[in-house]
Amino acid sequence: MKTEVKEWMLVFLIFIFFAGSANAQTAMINVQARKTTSLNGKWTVIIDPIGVGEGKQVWQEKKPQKKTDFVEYSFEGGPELQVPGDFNSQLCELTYFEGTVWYKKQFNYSVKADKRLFLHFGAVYYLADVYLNGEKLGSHEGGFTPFQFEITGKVKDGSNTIVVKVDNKRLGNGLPGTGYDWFNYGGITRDVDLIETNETFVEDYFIQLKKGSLNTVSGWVKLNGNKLKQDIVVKIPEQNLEYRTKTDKEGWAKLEFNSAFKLWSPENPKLYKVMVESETDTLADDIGFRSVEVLGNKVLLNNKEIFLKAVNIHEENPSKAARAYTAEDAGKLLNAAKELGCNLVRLVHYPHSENMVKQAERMGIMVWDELPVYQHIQFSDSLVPQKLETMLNEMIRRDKNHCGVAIWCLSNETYPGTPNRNEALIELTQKCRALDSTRLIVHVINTHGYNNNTFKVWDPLYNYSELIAINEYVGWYKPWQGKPSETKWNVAFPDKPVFISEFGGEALFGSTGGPIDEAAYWTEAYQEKIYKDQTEMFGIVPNLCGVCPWLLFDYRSLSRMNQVYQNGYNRKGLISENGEKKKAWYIMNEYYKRK
Ligand code: GCB
Repeated sequence: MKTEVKEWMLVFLIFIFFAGSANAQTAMINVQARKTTSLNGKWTVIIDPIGVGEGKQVWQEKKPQKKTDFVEYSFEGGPELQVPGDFNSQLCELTYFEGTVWYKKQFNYSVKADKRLFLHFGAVYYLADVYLNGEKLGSHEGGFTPFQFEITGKVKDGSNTIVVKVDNKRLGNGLPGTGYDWFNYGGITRDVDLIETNETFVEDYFIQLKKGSLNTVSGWVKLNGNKLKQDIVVKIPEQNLEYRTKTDKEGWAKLEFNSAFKLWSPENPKLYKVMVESETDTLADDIGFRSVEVLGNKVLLNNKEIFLKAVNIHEENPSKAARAYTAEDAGKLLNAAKELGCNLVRLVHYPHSENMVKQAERMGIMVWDELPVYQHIQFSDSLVPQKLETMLNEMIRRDKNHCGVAIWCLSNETYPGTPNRNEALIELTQKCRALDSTRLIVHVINTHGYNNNTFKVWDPLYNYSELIAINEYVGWYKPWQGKPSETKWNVAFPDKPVFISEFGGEALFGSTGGPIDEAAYWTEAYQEKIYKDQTEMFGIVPNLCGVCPWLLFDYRSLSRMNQVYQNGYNRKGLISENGEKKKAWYIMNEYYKRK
């Protein structure tokens, strides 16, 4: 082969590679306020456990053309899955499935000359390759945040077909990695929408109080399109406020205005109707205003000290044993948190759906949003830094206007000895602060020592965390080494607030056998004792600003293999998956009433 021909082919192959691996766009915000057509409902699927669909190019949807043709795949006649929804809980044969499922949906559209069209996914777990009418739009990695593709010019008048390859295989260099203590639900787990916009539209905005202020909003608006220089008006009718500004040639406008807001708080979760108007687009939102900060060793909400009465929650509907998604799912989890007496929910260990965040905010519950940076992340893998940054961007982009979100948690239980861990997480902290300096930024750590009834808290990553967030399971994984009320605390960061982000132990609801002081019987009485001891210890923890039991409901986790007591469930819930309150629930409820 001639050299020029070879070179040309190489260029072509590189082009094909990149064309086939285009990344999804970060999604526009506030989807609910836009002109959407839902693609939720039944999608037809092909289950591909051995990964042959790629070779067969199932997205082509080939049909036999002549009598001697046959095509060794078809969506027709295949099972259907509900979207949104995890696939594991929908078909028996997918219960423990980790691999590829191909999803297909047909939709009709009438092309309009002056409109743009986007295909928006609330979340797909974990890898998604998306095709429209046989052409690859691109890929997305990360199972808990939204993404989109612009399909203007690609969508046809009339019938169109979307095929999505969904793969929930755990990846060593994924976020999370291969090991975690919750269920690996795969699928198109959140809404899918077509979003129609004008040629130039309001893509994003940030409208929150300036750090440290109770009446100054400082933010920005960003337009997307070909008429980027426009007049912008932000209206808050209840405050008689109309703030006018202009976007620059890149489509950005800064905002800064004052108003005497009724501040959002757990007692009064006030939200204002806010309109963001450009010459070509208008979006309505419900936005609240509050300030949250750490001053010395205290957490302040609206300049007043607040004790964080929290609970850990996984995104699972306990009674359905399925990924939580709907408003009803969110209501079930959040009502239970409210009944326990909480003013904060720690949504572990990944960004939960926006339904959950918005509903918590409306109910006066602060939200702790967390990235899926859990335990054994391969920080020195060359692909991990980009994944960290993408997930951070996507989480903050979606949730930054929700004043209920008080905390960005960037990692949970990573280990200082892991190569590149400190560098990667310090950089992530800086990026987070650059995107949003108005919330607390936290890392959760469990590397403390506990010897001679003394906690030694030392991890250098705490220098980059506004709370000393500690997961400790004294009474469960480690026995008490003295009286809880005589515990000593040797904290290398004596000027920061301390938050006990996890504690607890397992109990099977109704288990009463064996002696009360033996863990082996998984009794409610043993778990109750842990809670009595822990709440006694909380009284002497220096700078304690809040606590967060692990956790609200028993939840599915295949790493929990005691066939009698666990049976695939982590039983540290204060409430069983069937809604039965365990004895420890009452101890925690009493503690929160006293605080
Ligand atoms: C932890 C993890 C949490 C686990 C919990 C447990 O430290 O952060 O995800 O599930 O312990 O039950 O052991």
